Amino acid sequence: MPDYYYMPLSSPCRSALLTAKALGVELNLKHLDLMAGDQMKPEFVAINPQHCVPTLVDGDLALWESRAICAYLANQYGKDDSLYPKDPKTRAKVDRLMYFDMGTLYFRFGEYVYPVMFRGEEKPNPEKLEKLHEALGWLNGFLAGHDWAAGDHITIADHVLVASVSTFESAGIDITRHENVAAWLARCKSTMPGYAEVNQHGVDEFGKMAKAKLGTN
Ligand SMILES: N[C@@H](CCC(=O)N[C@@H](CS)C(=O)NCC(=O)O)C(=O)O
Repeated sequence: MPDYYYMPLSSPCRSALLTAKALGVELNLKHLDLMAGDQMKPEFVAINPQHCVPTLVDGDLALWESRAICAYLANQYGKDDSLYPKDPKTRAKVDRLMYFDMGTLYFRFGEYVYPVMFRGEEKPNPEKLEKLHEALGWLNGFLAGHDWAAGDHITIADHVLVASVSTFESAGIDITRHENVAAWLARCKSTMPGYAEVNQHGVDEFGKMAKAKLGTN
């Protein structure tokens, strides 16, 4: 069984948990408390010198970067290719959405909340919030006309994106400004395998911390 080093609060950690649930892959969960500095312990740095979670260890493979972990799990353990389609054009769309999540959508969320949550700034910057809404507006457009991010069924792009967007919602970001995103988020909550079990608790915990700092209580 692969080892999975993670912290439930962390959005990237929850995306790969959703992929594992969808695949029915059991993971040996190893909780790291980042606030306590567990990731800096020599035994973890020996596995991942970049000392970040999530980190998956499957036999002789140590892998980090959550989107790469989602893709690996789907490639290695998927009974078919529905979660990460092999057709190059469909896969390109899934990849685009995952890169969008990392480089734009989640990135802009971090730009908005991390200064107040982790760097001692007193007030969040409203311009950064509008940049996040701009990215959510793009996602809203990507979701038009189909139920799931890359088309008519769930792919790992949905796992990655919902881990992010549910985290934004928990922090008090008004997702209802983006109708298709709100409808898709509701769909994920009600029908995505494992959503309540592996995503909700961490989202709620993050939300409590974020709202207190952002003043969005
Ligand atoms: N791009 C990475 C981000 C990983 C990341 O930044 N993880 C944070 C928690 S959300 C972490 O481990 N921080 C502790 C550290 O870097 O020492 C991914 O998606 O896996």
